[in-house]
Amino acid sequence: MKNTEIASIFFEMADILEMQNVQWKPVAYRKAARAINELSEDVFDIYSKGGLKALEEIPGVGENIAGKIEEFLKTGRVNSYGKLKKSLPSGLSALLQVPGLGPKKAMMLYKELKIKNVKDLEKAALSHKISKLPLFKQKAEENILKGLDIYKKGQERVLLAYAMPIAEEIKKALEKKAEKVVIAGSLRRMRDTVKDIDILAVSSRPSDVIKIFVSLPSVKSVIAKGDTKSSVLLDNNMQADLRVVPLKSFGAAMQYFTGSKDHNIELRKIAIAKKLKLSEYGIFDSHGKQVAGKTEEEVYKKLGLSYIEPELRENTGEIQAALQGMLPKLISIADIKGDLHCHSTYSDGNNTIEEMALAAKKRGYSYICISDHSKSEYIANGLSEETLLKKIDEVRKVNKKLRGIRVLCGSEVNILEDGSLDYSDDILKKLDIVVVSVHSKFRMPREEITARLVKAISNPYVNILGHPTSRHFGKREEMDIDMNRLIEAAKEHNVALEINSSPARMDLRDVYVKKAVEKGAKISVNTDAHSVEELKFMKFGIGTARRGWCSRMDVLNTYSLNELMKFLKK
Ligand code: DGT
Ligand code: CA
Ligand code: ZN
Repeated sequence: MKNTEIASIFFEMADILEMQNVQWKPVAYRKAARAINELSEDVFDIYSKGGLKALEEIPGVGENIAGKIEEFLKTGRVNSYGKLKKSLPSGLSALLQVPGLGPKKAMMLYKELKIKNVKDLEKAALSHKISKLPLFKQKAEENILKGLDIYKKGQERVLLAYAMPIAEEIKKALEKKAEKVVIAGSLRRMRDTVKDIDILAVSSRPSDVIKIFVSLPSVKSVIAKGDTKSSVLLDNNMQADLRVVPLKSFGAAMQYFTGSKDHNIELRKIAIAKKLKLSEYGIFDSHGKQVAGKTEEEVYKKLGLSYIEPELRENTGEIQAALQGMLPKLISIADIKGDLHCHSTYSDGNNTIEEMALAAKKRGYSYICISDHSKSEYIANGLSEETLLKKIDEVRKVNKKLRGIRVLCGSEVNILEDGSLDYSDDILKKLDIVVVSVHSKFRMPREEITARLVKAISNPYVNILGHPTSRHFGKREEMDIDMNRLIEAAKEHNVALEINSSPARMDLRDVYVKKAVEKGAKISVNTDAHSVEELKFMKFGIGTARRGWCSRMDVLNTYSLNELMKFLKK
């Protein structure tokens, strides 16, 4: 689908035009870009069916922009975009991806200090040249350095949901020659971000497997190519590593390359204490004879441990628990009975309530909660009280029409600056589920932000705290929250803390989930889907739930509809 590509061209055009102080046009390009991003239909299909006229029916797309879309679909390029880009030094538009640096400020830095790229920007900020400019104070310089930090972190690691399909494609290609292929490393442990892709294969003819690996269409260059291992750089600049091992070492190799490093170091200590040697080739006794290694289960068993699921292997207590046979039975995606935070066309989603419900049914769910934005969320088309009442009515109609799936009417209600909510209690009590989230004023002192969240979830109609820390990879750090206090309050008020599975959020993150579960607070794993396709992100949220030691009963949306309704009554 070309939609994202086209939208990002228009977003960038808007930024460049704004840097050049052009009026109106940036707003128009952004509006069109947003609309294209939100389409559930492929722009190419729209164009093939209805030509330019159909393109012009997309909200925010006029004759001029429709022409540019047509040009892109026909030639793969937009001429005026190329020209705009050439009018700026290369690298300058990358500056705009640094959080907190808008087009106007970027242009000023370019004019005054000749800052042309991210490197120049960092140098200037560190040598305090920026705070000497008339419109930039010391605070602005500090903010740029913070923004740079977030930007760099975003460049070093890749989102789990982005890397996983790429790894799966490589796996599929290698399976043509190898006997077994597994994705290892942090991907197998379902970390929210990963540095690279680690793949392990079993074959008695390693060179055949390596040959396929280095000639994959997505390989940009080969970093290393040996008899049993190889590393490549992919088109998207990610690195992928492959190791090929014989079957008798498969379990030990899988254990080794799944990590984490800290977990492995602890296991090796246990092996040594038992006068054994653990390596990626197997477990060996003092005579050098292999005593385990074909399967992972065997490796753990030989060391006197119960099997440890990959998501737990972070050396945060799992080894102790495995020694005592005290590991939890982890939740799995099959336990999930519904999704409690989704959007529809009522606010900023791409699909209607009915379409979302049917997609949920198709996934085997018993219920789905449609929680559109509340009224102060203007940019996401938040619902007025009047529209919300209409929506309640529509949900009732959809429920009458559909069998085998129950639609719950909810809202994702903004938590305002003082911790009050965006709708009155009279409105809230008409809803099946109230999710509350912070969408503005993220930077407040720890005490204040904690008090704000605690106040919000103390409201008797609130059921779920959405993306509790509001972090956003590459854009925003998590809010500074006293997590212990928040978890206590959530438990006290019977409010579930969300694991938001949206790839750039993954919020709550694993360590906080573990803490919440230890203290007996409830978790809800939701996707925040803005289209039927995005319901698929559930598996990544489940990864985080497992990393947080959740078993089925810790997670609200494993409940049957009846159990859920009981919980919601409080
Ligand atoms: P990442 O790539 O930063 O997201 O995280 P990992 O865990 O995938 O780390 P990576 O790719 O450097 O290494 C993959 C696995 O290989 C790691 O999880 C455990 C193993 N490994 C790598 N280096 C060492 C090491 O020095 N000692 C031990 N015991 N294991 C290692
Ligand atoms: Ca890795
Ligand atoms: Zn949402």
